Amino acid sequence: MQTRQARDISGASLLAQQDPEVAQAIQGEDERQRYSVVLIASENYASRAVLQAQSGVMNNKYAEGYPGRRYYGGCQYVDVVERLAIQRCQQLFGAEHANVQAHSGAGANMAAYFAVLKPGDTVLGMALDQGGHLTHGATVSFSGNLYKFFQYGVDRQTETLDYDQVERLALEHKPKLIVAGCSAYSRILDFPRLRAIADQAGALLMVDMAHIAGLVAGGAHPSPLPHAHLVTSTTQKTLRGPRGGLILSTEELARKVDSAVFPYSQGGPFMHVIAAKAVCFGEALRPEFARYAAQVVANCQVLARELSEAGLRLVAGGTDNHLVLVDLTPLGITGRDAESALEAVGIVANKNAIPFDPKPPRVTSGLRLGTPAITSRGFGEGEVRQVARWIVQILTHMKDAPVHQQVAAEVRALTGRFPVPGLDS
Ligand code: DSN
Repeated sequence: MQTRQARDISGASLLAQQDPEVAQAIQGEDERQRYSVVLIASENYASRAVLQAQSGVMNNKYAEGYPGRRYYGGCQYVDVVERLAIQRCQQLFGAEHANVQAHSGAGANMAAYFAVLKPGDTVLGMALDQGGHLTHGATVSFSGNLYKFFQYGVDRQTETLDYDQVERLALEHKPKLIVAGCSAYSRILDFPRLRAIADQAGALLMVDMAHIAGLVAGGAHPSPLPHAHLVTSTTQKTLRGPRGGLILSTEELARKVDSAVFPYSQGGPFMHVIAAKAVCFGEALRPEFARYAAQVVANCQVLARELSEAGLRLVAGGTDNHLVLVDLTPLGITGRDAESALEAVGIVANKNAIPFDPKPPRVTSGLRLGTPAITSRGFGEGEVRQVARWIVQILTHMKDAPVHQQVAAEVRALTGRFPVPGLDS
């Protein structure tokens, strides 16, 4: 039985015969992951147990509704996994209520808004180009169109979140909701301060902890609970689970949250993904996950120190979490050029706007680097120092082919020595 499941996950046997084109692409992705140093701050390697749960028979089941209250027969086993996912998620984060059905982070945010807002309501969120997220009020997203968002950002000097600005905007505009949480911010978020501002303005506080959920679960970042009325997250980033979303709330908001997910914004839940979420939460409850979360931060601090000592400018002066944002302006290169040069030698990262970036989002002046995936892979501080040296070599020798060839060979040799969780173990 185990052998059959393992074969199914590798995509190697049956799929290769039945659909060689898809099988070949999956094989290519498998190789790419094996021989890349993955520094995309939002990516990680899910365990084999998570991948097995996600690729199993629960894919086939319709289960609109919630455990014990479904609109379909035959839900006895999917009820078991959804109850497990809910209980484990509540225990992990100390939440009064957990909804584990959201298909994604954007969907979780949408449902959280639906639970407490009406179209046209006033909301405060962090601007995308300051480190926030599309769904926190950007005009290219539903959020910036459906609601009247005012956007806050970071202080120009310190490049850390400008809590005074949040307070000023909150008192001026009296939003119904303040949204906190970031996708490119390297410092600790002060949740008690944000809650105090929300209380002062008569607003609810929602924290989108997608990037830091694994750090929160492992005790490596302060928890937004119990400060926030609503907390949303994805499950695939630092939390290391399947791709998906979740919403935590107070008991008081529980019914509103559940009906905002189903039936208001989603139909049938992805029961195979919920099964994998249950496995992920179970893994995150173990003591070794706290060690992992601490190592993610320790590795990131080593990365920041090495880059900084080599002369690179880090936004906000460094990091307290899983990511660093490098300002490439002093090097005279763009985020787009840095991303492609690094990818060509097997180091995968992403271009990213820095605060007050004069360059457009497809170019950018910044590079975002994160340590969740390499830490899952077992990289320690020695390997991270090596990775930092490679990054500096590439970024300071953008046109030097022999340097690039040398780094590419070294990346291949190092990655060959580290098994990939989920694929090899
Ligand atoms: N796409 C995610 C990230 O890379 O941060 C945010 O949704």
